Amino acid sequence: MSTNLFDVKGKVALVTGSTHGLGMAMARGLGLAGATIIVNGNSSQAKIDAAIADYQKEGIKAVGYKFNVVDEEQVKEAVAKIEAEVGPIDILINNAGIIKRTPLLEMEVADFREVIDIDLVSPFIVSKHVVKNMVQRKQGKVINICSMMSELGRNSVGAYAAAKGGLKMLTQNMATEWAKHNIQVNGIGPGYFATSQTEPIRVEGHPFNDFIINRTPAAKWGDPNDLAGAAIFLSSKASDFVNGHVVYVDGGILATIGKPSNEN
Ligand code: GCO
Repeated sequence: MSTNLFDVKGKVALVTGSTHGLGMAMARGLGLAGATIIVNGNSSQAKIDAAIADYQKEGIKAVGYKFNVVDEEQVKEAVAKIEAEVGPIDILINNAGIIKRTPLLEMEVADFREVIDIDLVSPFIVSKHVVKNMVQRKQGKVINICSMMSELGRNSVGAYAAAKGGLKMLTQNMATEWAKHNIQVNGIGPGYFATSQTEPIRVEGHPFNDFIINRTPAAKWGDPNDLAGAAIFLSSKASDFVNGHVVYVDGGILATIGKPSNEN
């Protein structure tokens, strides 16, 4: 029996939205630590195949399943297929998400609903169908990918903040209901990371880029690989008595009120 508290070797980890970005970075971290990665995407099989090839180039065992996380029938079918073809899902990372940057007064209700559906309702849907099997096995790990917007508001991301704020509370409620089954539910709250999702607000000279560098005590955008440690911690024995907690990986943003732009 491994005495390594952070051992995830041989575990099966389903990471939704893991064909790119933060999902891929967390899945890669778990894969390099020995977990088998279930790669999920909904855009195209080609994208999933390309991601699988990237994982396999690094010696990571990865299997791809295309399904839409907001469609309960697809989720139910996919979970059954994964558990039959690969094995029981030990770790679920609810990462799939979108953002729409529109001021609330200009936002269409349909757009608001789409963000809530994907960023808040889908973690409920996927968890419901994965956790019912974890309960039978009396063990499991669920990690919901929250955000700075689980704690703070920002102009133009109201729907996203409502979803991510709700996801923090859903994490606490899942922990409340499932801890007795030896299932630990926690969150990871990324700060501002260099991904395709933040590309539009990160370009050189964009006012938001300068703002984030100033607002982040570490004075830089995060590298997605900085999230692997938190993912491994919350997926391993090391977190067996950690429940309902959001681990913020944010370079210190939430620790500070910020500073004037002319101060070092
Ligand atoms: C934005 C950013 C954020 C980050 C992340 C911060 O527009 O403010 O895209 O949403 O992606 O969620 O934690």
